[in-house]
Amino acid sequence: RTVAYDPTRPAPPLHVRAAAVLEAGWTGTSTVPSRGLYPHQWSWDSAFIAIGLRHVSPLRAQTELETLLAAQWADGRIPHIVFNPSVPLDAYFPSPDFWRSSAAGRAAGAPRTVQTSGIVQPPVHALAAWLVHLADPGLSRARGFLTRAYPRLAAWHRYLLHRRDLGGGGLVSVVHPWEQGMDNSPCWDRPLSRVTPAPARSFRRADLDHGSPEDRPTDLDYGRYVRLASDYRDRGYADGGIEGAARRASVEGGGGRRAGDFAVEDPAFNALLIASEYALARIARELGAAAPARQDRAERLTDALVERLWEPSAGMFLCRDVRAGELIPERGVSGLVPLLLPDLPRDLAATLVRTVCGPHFGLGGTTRLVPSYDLLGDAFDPHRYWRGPAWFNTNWLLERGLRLHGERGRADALRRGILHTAGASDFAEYVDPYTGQACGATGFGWTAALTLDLLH
Ligand code: 9WN
Repeated sequence: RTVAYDPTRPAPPLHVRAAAVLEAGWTGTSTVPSRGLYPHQWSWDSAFIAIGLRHVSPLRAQTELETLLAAQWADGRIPHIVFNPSVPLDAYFPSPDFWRSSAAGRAAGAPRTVQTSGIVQPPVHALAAWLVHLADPGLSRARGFLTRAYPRLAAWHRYLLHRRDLGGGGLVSVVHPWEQGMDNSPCWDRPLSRVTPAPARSFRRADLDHGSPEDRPTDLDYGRYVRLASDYRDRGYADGGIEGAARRASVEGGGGRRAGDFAVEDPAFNALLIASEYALARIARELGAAAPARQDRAERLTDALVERLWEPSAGMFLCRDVRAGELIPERGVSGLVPLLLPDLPRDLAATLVRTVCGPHFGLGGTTRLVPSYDLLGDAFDPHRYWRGPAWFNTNWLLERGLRLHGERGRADALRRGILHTAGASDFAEYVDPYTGQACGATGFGWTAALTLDLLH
C-alpha cells in the first residue's frame, strides 16, 4: 500500500513513507526490491532490507533472511535470486528456465523445491543477521534465530573462501558482474571485453519494459552477461577454486575444465565478507562459542585486501582482473567500501577519506551523495546505472565507515544528504549524484530500508 499523495495535506513523515514502501514490497515471506523491475527475492537486497525492516518488524526481518537461507545450495552458496513461483516467467529476465537450477545445479546441491539463479551476490548476510538480532534479542533467542542461521552463514563463507579463491591470494573472486552487484560498472569493461556476447536476438530484456534504456546497461553488456551465465550453467555451476579444481581433476583424470573467462577480485565484495566475518564472530560468542579463529581470519583477509588491491597512486582500492593478472585502472565506488573495516591501517583510512572528499567523488563539494564511479573518469555518465549515479546502499556503507573512523561531521552530513535525497526522490533506486534527480525505479526496497535504519 502506498500512501496517497494529497497536496492539501502535509506529506507523512519520512519513516512512515519508508515503512509503506517495505509494506508494499512484502510478499509474506520476503520483500521484492521493486514490484515492477525486480519481482523476486534478491540476495544482497534482502540483507539491506532486513537491516531496515528490523526497526518496523524484527519478526519480518528474521523471516526475510530465513527465506533466503532456505534456498541455500548444499555447497554453501546463497543464490543471488530466489524466484517467486507465482510471478509470470516473462516478468524478469533471466527467468528460472534460463538458470535451470534444480537440473543444471544438481551436482552443486541446488535445492529441488525452489528455483534460484546459480550465481551469488555480496555477503552482507551475517552482518544483517547480527543487526537484526540486536533489534530484539529476546525474540531472536526465543525463536532460535541465530542458532539456526549460524551454520548456514558459516557454510556460505566457507564456500566463498574455499571455492572462490580463484586468484590463489586469499581473496574471493566474482565470476559475473551480477555477482558483485554493480552490473555495468566501468571496472568490468576491460575483463568483459574478452567475453563473446550472446546474440541479442537469443534473449528478451524484460528490464526495458520498466526502465528507460538510457538508465540501463546496453544490449552489448547484456549479451556478455548472458554468455557468462550460460557458460557457468553449462559447466554445472562448478567452480575453479582450489577444492573445485582438485575435485574435477580427480573426476576427469586431468587438469579439470577451465573455469570461466571472467574472474575479478572486488574490494567491496571482499570488504563485506570481512565485515560479515566480524559479525559471525559476535554471533558465535552470543551462542556461547569462542571464535578467535574468525577474528584472526577477518584480520588476515584485511591484510590480503591491502596487499592485493590497494593502489597508493589512486588513494583507494582497485579491482584485480585475475585472468589478466593486473589491477583494473578504474575508480569505482567499490574501492572506497573497505572504509567499513575496523582493522584497516589508519593511514589507509585517512587516505580513503581524502579520496571520497576529493575531485573524483566530490563528497562535501560538488556531489550530494557519493557517485558509483569516478566523476573525472572517461566512462562517467550521471544517469547510467552503475556508471556514475549515486546508490543508497553504498552511501549507507560509507556513512558507517566515516563514523567508524572518527569522521563524525562528514558522517552526519552524508546521513542528512541520504535522508533528504531518499525522501525527495521517492526512494529512488539510484540518483544523479549532482542533482539528486531520481533514476530507475522509485519505491525501491533498500533505499527505504536504509532510510529507516539511518532514522533510528
Ligand atoms: C541483476 C536487485 C538487483 C541489485 C543489483 C542491481 C540490479 C539485477 C538487474 O538489481 O541487478 O542482478 O537485473 O539489473 O545491479 O545490485 O541487487 O535490486
